[in-house]
Amino acid sequence: MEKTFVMVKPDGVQRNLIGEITKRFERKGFQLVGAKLMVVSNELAQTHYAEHKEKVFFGDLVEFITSGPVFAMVWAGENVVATSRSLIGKTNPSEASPGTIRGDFGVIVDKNIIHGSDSLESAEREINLFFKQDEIVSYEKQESTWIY
Ligand code: DAT
Ligand code: MG
Repeated sequence: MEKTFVMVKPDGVQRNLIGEITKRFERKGFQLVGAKLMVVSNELAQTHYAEHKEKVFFGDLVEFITSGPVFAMVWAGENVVATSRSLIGKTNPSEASPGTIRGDFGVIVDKNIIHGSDSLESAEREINLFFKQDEIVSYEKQESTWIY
């Protein structure tokens, strides 16, 4: 089954949105297969956001993502990478539609609550960056027969 990496950023954790966000992925029908509260090191932040290292906001982005605990998750399901991006909404919360996580809870792009992998390749890369193999749990859920 396809997997994606999702992370509640430090602003989402501080604003008590872990439960709300997890609920949205659960009720959609996706399966949580990995999760942990952690502080992102400077090195991990730089690697995770390497594609943005030439951007003017890179320094602020690294500082922000390392500024407090994040809630890192791996979700599994059919088309979970693309569908998670839809649940999350556009990068800038001011453009994100109501009903999406960023549209409902964010105001500015610097503090946009949540990260989600943007492709299958990014998902694999980011899952391996944040999780060890034995931190991903494979298990059956009865309800999956009512989803698929
Ligand atoms: P996304 O998180 O939707 O994949 P991205 O990969 O383009 O967006 O950017 C990564 C993060 O960097 C984004 O979640 C917030 C921050 N960011 C992006 N564009 C920015 C900008 N113009 N100013 C400040 N921060 C920005
Ligand atoms: Mg991105």
